[in-house]
Amino acid sequence: MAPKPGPPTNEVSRDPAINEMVALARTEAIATAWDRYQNQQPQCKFGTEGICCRLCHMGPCRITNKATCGVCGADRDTIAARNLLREIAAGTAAHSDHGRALVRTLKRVGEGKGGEYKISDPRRLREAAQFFGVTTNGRTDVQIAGELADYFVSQFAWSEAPNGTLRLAPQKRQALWKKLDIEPKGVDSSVVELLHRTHMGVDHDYRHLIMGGLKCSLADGWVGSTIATLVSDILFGTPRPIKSKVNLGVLSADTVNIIVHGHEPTLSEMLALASVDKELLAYAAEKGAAGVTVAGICCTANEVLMRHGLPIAGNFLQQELAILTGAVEMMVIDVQCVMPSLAQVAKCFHTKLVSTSEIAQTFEAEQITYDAKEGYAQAKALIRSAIDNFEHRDRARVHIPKESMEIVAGFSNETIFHMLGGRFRSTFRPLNDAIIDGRIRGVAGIVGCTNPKVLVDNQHVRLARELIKRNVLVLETGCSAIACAKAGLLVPEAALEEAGASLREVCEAVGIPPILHMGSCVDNSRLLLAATNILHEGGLGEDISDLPAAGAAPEWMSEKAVAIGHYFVASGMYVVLGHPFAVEGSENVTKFLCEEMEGITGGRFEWEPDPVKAAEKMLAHIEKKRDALGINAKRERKLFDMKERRELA
Ligand code: BF8
Ligand code: SF4
Repeated sequence: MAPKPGPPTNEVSRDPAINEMVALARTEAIATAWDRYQNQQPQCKFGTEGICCRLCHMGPCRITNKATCGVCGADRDTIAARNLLREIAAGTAAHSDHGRALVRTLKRVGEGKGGEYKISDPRRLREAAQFFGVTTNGRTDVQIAGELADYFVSQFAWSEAPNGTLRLAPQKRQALWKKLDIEPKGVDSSVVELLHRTHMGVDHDYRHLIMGGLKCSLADGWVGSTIATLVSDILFGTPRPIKSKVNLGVLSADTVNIIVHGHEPTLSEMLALASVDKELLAYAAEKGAAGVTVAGICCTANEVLMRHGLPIAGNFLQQELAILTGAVEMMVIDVQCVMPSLAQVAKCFHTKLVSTSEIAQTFEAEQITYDAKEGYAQAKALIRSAIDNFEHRDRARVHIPKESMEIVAGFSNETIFHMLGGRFRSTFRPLNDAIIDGRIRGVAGIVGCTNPKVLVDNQHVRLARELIKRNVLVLETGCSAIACAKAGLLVPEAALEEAGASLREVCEAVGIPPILHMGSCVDNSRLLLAATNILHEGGLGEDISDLPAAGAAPEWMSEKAVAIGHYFVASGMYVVLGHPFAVEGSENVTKFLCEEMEGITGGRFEWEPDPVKAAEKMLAHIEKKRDALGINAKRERKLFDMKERRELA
């Protein structure tokens, strides 16, 4: 099913909107990721297998039958493990720097210099402050925000003590991390430590290296990403279920269209607020536009969707295609997953590309540096400039695919607590009970990117469908959630039709869809906390590795996904990847990650490209955990037919 290296095909995705735009791009001779993917064939085997090393300048070295070690003597195991660790370090750095940027905004608010930024969820602020030991009594929200920001800053820095946010994890898991000596301290020092360990001539034992990688990944999941999610909720509001639309068809031929793309929600929040500014709307009307549409791509999209209901134009591989519609006046980019090719595509149209992060510049993009105090004014200026650009749109070239699907998103833990608990009490109890009595077999998290190596979106959608059919509740984030949304699976009614009978029954009773959109990729921290909440509710073991749960990243591509996979495994989760990490050149490293790891953290990796088989493997793992918990034996649920009921009576 994957678009194989070879003659290009326009059928690169299960999503017709993508295929239509790829065909259009080829007609216009504008290169996109799929063309560049073809040009890269055949991709380097040494790189794919993780056995090339350029960590020092006696190299580069690569492992062959003839040369079984690099110049320094590093073998395939050391080289593959070191390369993997460098990816974990980069992924952790990316998520955590995103978290740090939000903490900086929280700090500005605490100093009274936050401009239009404010505390949108004071309850979450105070809960967090209490948990982390910041005094709340007799203090204003602003004072608390300042001190909480200082506390978070201290969790990034060097420290002797294990990181404070690890205390959010189940007790038993914390004890295991301590025993394994993989408790991360400061986030920054965790990343530095990995870079040090992988420098030429430092750490050489592949097992020891990978355990170090797990430690750093925990600084991503339980620290940097957790702080990013928490501070986003405090500043912009904790997500609640919200309706919107998704896919390129959300762009309108009549309105000024602005795309926000990247990951940090700070400026896009202001763009969302400014997009309904009366003065700007009047200005748009003056210029002949029927309004202003702000739509998102990638995780910025998920952030503004969950809190403002702004539409999503697409996931990762739709960024170039959005510009190709010819109907985008401006694309505002920040950090991560933003292709450097955008400037080349934008040049073929009237689209203004504006880069807004001080650490990210794109050649030929206009650069503004986001400033918390000026955020709203900057957002207004950007929208005004997009409106000015509307008249430059070449109407003859506008080509917007019709695809646009309804979506319900915004399932934070707080919302799930509330929805499950009903009117009287917030609780996970109904979910736990449904898992214990087998109506829900277990919980699966599907996350991660899209990738031109496979039929785009297809693996996400098929895996999700297979799982809900088998009565597994699915939690999703990132581009995976967008892929399923485009396929119509995040409309509760539609998904319910595809869910197994007993999952459907539970979902209908408590009013949740069988696939819950839990946010952006840093919001994978919400998945960790959902697992912890289920444990706290009771009856399903004491540790994450006890839970009938599994994770998957069927189309992953980024280093962040490598870090995410590792923090899930370090937290005790079984994780199925659609394609392997670049480690297969080392049998030992592969065996350590995919087999031996289970005896260490209780979690492990598995590679499985076929989504149906992946679903079966995840379910087999879930059933194994159910057996171990004794809930299969104890409470096998018998469905009686009419004859049997009469006999009983
Ligand atoms: O952080 S899923 S392609 S957009 S890396 Fe990037 Fe992958 Fe999408 Fe969100 Ni996550
Ligand atoms: Fe080669 Fe060793 Fe240098 Fe790597 S660290 S490039 S294997 S000599």
